[in-house]
Amino acid sequence: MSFKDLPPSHPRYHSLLMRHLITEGGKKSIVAESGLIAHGRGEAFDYLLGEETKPFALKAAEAAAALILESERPILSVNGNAAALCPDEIAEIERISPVAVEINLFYRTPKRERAILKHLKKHGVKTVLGVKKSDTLRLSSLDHARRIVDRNGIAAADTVIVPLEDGDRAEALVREGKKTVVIDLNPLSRTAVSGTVTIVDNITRALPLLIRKLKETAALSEEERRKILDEYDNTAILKEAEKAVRGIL
Ligand code: PTJ
Repeated sequence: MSFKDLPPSHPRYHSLLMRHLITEGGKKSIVAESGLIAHGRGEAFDYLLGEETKPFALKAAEAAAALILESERPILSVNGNAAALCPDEIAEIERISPVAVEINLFYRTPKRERAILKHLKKHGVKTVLGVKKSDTLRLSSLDHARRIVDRNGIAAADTVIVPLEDGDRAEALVREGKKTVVIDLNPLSRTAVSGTVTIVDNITRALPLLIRKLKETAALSEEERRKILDEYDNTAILKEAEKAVRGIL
């Protein structure tokens, strides 16, 4: 049976839709082979979270929106899995907020760069950084392809949104003095722990939630946004998330 034959009423419809987007993304070189494995790990954590947005993710999304709106140069770092699962949401974030979009890949090949660029453009992303060779430079604290970033994007950013990021790179961004908004289903990952604000939720729920919070938070005063950030405690949020996956909450 192909995914197209599956009725939306199927109890596992959303989970199977994500698998479909990831495997189709793999066929088009958008998703790396390891992206399929990463997705499987995410699925396991999502299962433990009841496949729903928990209160700690809501609080983190609100703080993330406040941080993004307080930032001078916020960048959304897009990898293969994020592009395959949420291209419309990435386009909407670019449209409604000051966030710029950069392709930043762990398994970087020209073929994948082109495939992701085409996919994002097709879904309405206007400007895509990270693909023009003359604009790329290297983060000093990382080795090989992973350190390539856009001089007008991540290199110059004060805040980077990193969904499904590898731990080394997430920590390198923090060492470079950047604030990070992490989206990761595993609250124990080095990426999650290194985040300024960590949204422990599936990217397919976290980005629509972030869009909603960006709209709500944009209506607040600068003072009110500052208050949200001052009161936010990422360590406490991660503890709550860990309790949830361990079944204690
Ligand atoms: O496209 P590329 O080349 O940049 O490669 C992307 C992957 C994801 C392959 C690369 O960044 C990677 O290897 O990541 P890791 O180290 O496997 O980490 C992925 C993290 O994302 C894990 O902690 C997963 O639990 C989490 N994760 C997986 N799927 C989702 C997720 N978090 C949120 N939403 C998901 N759908």
